[in-house]
Amino acid sequence: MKVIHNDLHHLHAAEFEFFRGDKVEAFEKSARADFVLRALQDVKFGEYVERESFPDDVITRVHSARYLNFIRGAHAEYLSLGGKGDAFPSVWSIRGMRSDVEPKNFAARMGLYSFDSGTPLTPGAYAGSRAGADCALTGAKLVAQGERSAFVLTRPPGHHAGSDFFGGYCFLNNAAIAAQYLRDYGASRVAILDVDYHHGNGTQEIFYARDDVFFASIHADPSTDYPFFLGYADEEGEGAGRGFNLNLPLAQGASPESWFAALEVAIAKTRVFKPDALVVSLGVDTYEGDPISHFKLRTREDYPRLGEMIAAMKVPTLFILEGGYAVKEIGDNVVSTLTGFESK
Ligand code: SP5
Ligand code: ZN
Repeated sequence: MKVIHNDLHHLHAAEFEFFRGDKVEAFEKSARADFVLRALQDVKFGEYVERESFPDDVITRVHSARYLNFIRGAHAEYLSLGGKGDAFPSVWSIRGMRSDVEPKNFAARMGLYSFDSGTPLTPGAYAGSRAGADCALTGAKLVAQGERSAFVLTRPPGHHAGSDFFGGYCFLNNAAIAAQYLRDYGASRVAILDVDYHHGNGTQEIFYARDDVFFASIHADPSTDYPFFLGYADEEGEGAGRGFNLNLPLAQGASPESWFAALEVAIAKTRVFKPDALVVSLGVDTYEGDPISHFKLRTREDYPRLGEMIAAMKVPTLFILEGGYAVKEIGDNVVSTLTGFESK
C-alpha cells in the first residue's frame, strides 16, 4: 500500500488544551504520528510516496475562501496583536446572531470560525494542516489514477473541521478534501466511512445536501459525547442529499460485537450506493485503552477484522488518519487495520 507521510506535522504541536474550563495536557500530540510511522517501519509496511503540493483552489472546493484566508493568517495576526503562545477562541456566534458579517475584531473572528475551546491554534497549525491536506490530495490522486489503496499518515486530524470552522483538533477536513478531489477527477460516486470514536460533524456538514458523496459514521452517542450537537441517527441528509447520510451512534462502553454489527450496516448501505472510491476516516480512538474515549476495540482481535471488512467491499480505498490518543498503541492499531486490509 502506498503511504503518504505528513513530514511537516510536527509544526503543529500544542502543549495544552482547555477541557471544561481547565487547562489540561493536549491529547492530540505530535508523537502520535511518530508512533504510527515507527510501527509501519517495524513491519516494513508500505511504499512511501512524497507529498505533492496542490493549489488553494482545490481546498476551496470544500472550505470557504473566507475561512481559508482567516486560518492561514490567524496566528500571525494574534502575535501582532500582542498574543503569546497558542490562540484560543473565547466568544462565539450562536443562534440568532450574525455569521454573514466578518468582524474586524480578532477574538470575534476566532469565534466565528470555531466551535470549541479545545483546539489550540498553534503557530504551525495552518502549515501543518495545509501540508496534511496536500498529503490527502496526493493519496486521492494515486487512487484516482488506479491505485487499489493508500494511507495518509497525517495530523492534525480533519473530520471535525467544516466548510468554515475549526474544532475537535481539526483545521482542514482531509477526508472531505480528498473525497471532493476524487469526484473532480473521475469518480461519479464517493463514499466516506468514518470509524473514529467521535462523529465526523465537519464531513457531514460539507456533504449533507449532496447525493454524490455518501457519508456513513459509527461513533459515540452525541447526547453523551463530543461533538454533542450533531451525529444523531435521524440525520439522513437534506434536499438531494436525503438518504445519503448515515449515522450509527452507539452507547459508551459498546462491545466490539455491537460495533461490528454497526459496521455491517454501514458497509451494506455503502455497497448499495456503489461508490467508485472509498475514503476511510480512520480514527483508532475506538481502542479499549484510549484515554478520552469509551469503546472497546482490541489491537489483535478487532482492527484486522475492520481492515478485512473494508477490503471485502472491493472499492479503491484511501485511508486517512483521524483520532487515536493512546499514543504508544496507536501505531499497532493502525498497522493492524491496514495489514488486515492487505490480507484480503
Ligand atoms: C479527531 C478527534 O478525535 N477529535 C476529538 C476531539 C475531542 N475533544 C474533546 C476532548 C475531551 C477530553 N476529555 C478529557 C477527559 C479526561 N478524563
Ligand atoms: Zn475522535
